[in-house]
Amino acid sequence: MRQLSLSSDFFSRNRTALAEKIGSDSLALIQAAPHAIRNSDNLHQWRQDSTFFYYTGIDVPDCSLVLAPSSDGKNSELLFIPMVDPEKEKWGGKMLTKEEATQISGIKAVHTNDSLRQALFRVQKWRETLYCDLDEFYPDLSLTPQHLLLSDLRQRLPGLQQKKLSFFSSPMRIRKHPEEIELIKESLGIIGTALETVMTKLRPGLMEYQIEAELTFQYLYNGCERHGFDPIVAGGKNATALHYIKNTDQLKDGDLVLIDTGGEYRMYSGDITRVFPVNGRFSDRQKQCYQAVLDVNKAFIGEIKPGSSWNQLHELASQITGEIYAKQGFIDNPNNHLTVSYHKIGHFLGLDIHDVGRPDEIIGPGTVITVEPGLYLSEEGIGIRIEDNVLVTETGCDVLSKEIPKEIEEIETLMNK
Ligand SMILES: [Mn+2]
Repeated sequence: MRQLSLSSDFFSRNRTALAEKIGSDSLALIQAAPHAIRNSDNLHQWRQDSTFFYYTGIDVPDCSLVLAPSSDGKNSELLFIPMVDPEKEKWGGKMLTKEEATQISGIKAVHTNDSLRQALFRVQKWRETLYCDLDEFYPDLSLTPQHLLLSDLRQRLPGLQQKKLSFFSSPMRIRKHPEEIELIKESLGIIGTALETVMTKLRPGLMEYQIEAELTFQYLYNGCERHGFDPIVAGGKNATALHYIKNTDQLKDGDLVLIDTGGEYRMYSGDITRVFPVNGRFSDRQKQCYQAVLDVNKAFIGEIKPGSSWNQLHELASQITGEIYAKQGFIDNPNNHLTVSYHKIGHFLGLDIHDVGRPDEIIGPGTVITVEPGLYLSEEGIGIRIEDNVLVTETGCDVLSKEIPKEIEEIETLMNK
């Protein structure tokens, strides 16, 4: 099995570029993801914060990075990690040492996290702004130790403004380096293997969760750390609910099954949707619907090149979708495409599945996006989405998921081998 990973150079370069952007009047505080309680003394499976990983490569909770740029180019990079505790190691295994942290991240100054506050007080002198980021999607949820630290700093250092780091970090993360593309490709290779196995095993009577179990097996067995997101395995009408993740129903003869899934490999996951006929053969009506979605998928991919924003691409996608769906009679007017295809054509993809990036930002080479047109006819129990992952290049684009079968004939052949 291949073992790819990002080198400390990758993380060092990212920090140097960030330091240059924020300048010597500012400092940045980037923290590891907090734990989330599942129930009682059980925690949810933990995953590192994507931005913290991007600048450190450290895959451990309770860590912080402080970046204090200097006008003479001698930037301070301070990493704070949990103190190695032999008592804790008896339960949880070996803890990260300072030497290992340096090796992974390239940061020479590694301290234990009890000295974070004092270090912040020290390095903020002569600086105006602290750049920091907290999750913006669920501001209503419980406050974490990170919120409390930032609010403590606001009270103690009222002259130090707190501003959003994402203003600088997102434009960096949105342009993938070649080694990041390699990891996404590795993930897509494993997703392809998983979906091909599913195709050969699929038959009426199986439960949706049995397909999910196969995906889980294939991901872990082939070196992924986990799923990239909760997989959707939706038979028949279930596929018309966009984020159906219960996966509890039985797959029926004559139905389609929609599978939207990703396996995360070294923090990067592809995001692929495929639709298969449960019994191995598409009906004529299913073929007509499937081919229409595939036509939108391909027509849109044919138009991708650098220089447009997502907003502009969504508009283009609406036109293509409206025309093709009206021609096939799914809608009577091309402008009504939203009645049968109610989500956008795709999203940015990277360390986060719905990756950072603004809808009005001009997309340049190195950006990876998903292309996932859908068609949802709930009265007929038909839900179809065909999702590929596409790298924008200097001249056009490269379909990173091109090896994963999507043609009707390919699918039927593989399912009836
Ligand atoms: Mn997607």
